[in-house]
Amino acid sequence: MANERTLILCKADAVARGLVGEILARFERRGYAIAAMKMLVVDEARAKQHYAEHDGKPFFKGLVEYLTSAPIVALVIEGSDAIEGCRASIGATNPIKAAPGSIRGDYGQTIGRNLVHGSDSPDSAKREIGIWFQPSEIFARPHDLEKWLVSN
Ligand code: DAT
Ligand code: MG
Repeated sequence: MANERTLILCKADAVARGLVGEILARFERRGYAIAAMKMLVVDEARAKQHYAEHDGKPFFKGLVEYLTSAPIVALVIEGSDAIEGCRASIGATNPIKAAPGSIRGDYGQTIGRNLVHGSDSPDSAKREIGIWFQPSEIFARPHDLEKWLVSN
């Protein structure tokens, strides 16, 4: 088990449909921590940089249009094996094939509106976090949780 950070995007449909809270709650309930979070409208250059590995594929243009079409919420999620764990919570790329209980399996219908992005490897996570966040925007997990639960 390794403590990892992963880049999560609640894409335009997730924000427009009011599902950000549902999505975030799943990661938090699983025990992962929010290390960074922001809402923003994405420009074309950043969308293309994020999805660079898919440049040239037939769906690339639509994918960039989707990511830039309306505000999104970008997050860094942190925890034990968070990269693989968040991918499992997100579910298969095509929501029709995603298991019920996963985010895409519970809330999605089509691959072009699949709600969430999650980094797929440590290298991707490092690259993608660098696209969306400055180091100063990322916070450590609370090591002193008790003080937030009890007051005297
Ligand atoms: P994932 O988002 O599960 O990591 P991916 O990296 O293979 O999937 O693809 C990135 C996004 O591109 C995916 O979330 C939806 C879109 N996409 C992938 N394959 C597609 C296809 N065959 N047709 C349309 N959109 C596709
Ligand atoms: Mg991917």
